Amino acid sequence: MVDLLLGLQWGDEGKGKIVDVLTKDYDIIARFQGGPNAGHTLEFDGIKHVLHTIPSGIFHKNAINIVGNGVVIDPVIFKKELDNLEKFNIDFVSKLLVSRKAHLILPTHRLLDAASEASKGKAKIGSTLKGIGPTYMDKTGRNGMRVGDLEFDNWKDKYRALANKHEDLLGFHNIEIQYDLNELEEEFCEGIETLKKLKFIDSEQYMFDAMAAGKKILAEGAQGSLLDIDFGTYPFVTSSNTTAAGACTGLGVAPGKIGSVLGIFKAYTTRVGSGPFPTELFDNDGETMGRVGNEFGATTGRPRRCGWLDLVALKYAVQINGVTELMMMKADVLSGFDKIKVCTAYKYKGQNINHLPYNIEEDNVTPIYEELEGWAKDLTKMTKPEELPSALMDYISFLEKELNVPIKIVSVGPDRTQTIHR
Ligand code: 2SA
Ligand code: MG
Repeated sequence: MVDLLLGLQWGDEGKGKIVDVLTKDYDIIARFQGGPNAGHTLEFDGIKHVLHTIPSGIFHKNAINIVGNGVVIDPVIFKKELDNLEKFNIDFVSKLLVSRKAHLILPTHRLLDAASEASKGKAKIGSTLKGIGPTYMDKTGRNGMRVGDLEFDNWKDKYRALANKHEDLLGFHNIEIQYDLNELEEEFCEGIETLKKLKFIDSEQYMFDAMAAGKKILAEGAQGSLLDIDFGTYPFVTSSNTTAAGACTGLGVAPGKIGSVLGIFKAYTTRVGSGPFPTELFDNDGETMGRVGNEFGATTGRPRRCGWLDLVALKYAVQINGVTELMMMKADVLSGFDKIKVCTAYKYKGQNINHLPYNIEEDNVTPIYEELEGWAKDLTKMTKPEELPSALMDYISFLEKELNVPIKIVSVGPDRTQTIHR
């Protein structure tokens, strides 16, 4: 069986931390979608690590980490990630395996991303500009370059043909983009050389064999359900399926082989980039969440927008993914608020609804809140559920009742050890 760990909001729920905490129970950690737009933050022994393409199980001695076919890889960023981990003496060749079917992000994909965003003006997606959209476009458009192509001598011809096509396309955007392709290609080729040192695998076959051998596998999602290309707040989404189904196509796992679906959410909500966010706050409360929660993009450093928990959206994510267990992150950030608000319905076309309508733009839905008591206690040193303040326990019970799924983990700080199991 393969368990899934998925973000239920707009990303940055704390997937990296939880995968790192759970890896001791798994043999294999596998990424199935997204690419270096992801920023998975892990903290232990006083050091903070940010991973982008590498699965978050990499710091555990015995776990195998797989970059699945559904992932898009930028060799330049991948090389930087590996270089940053050099001091940890990780045996990447045996611990980090890459699917031959994963697609490559070319330097020109990044340029196209920039041109596309610039051409949109105010309507821009707020992309991380890592080339994600254009790379998935080439994948579904059947033009892409895959990791497996690097095993053939003619890969540079393939590269050239695609890069030339991209340069033609750049002209269409009618946007002046300054770049030095020679320089970009030099670092791209260096990245490719590093990538080629790793073992390329047919990851679906590897997974079949691992499952037959009874290995425990955890699939690590990136971004969040509301950024899903089909079910998210389109067009303000990423270009992959971030929901449970994405793990099937992004790794080659049959639906019947999915075990637990672990859904992770923040005790409040954040979003980075553009797009609708009904519970967004523009007041002191939002500012406090951002400051105390250190809400800055782990990849781009952009400040994240903050707001109260949106239960309408969370319920939708629980349903789409078939979540079996919940994990509540960053409960510590809410310490000190007098009242905790939760959006339990939207006012939509004059009616109260509690499902997600087609369009959740600001002028279309107004959040309706329920208010719960806050708590003042600092949670960050707590280790047992009995220590949690009763107001927080009430908040947890309220959410469990509304969502009908148990909350199994409450995170009270960024460190591996600040994790309470219930
Ligand atoms: P893209 O880069 O083209 O896929 O962006 C499309 C939208 O998806 C959002 N997106 C993200 N949202 C939250 N976290 C992400 N990862 C980084 C992080 C983001 C960062 O961990 O903080 O550092 O800014 C992520 N990746 C993509 C993005 O904001 C667009 O709204
Ligand atoms: Mg993140």
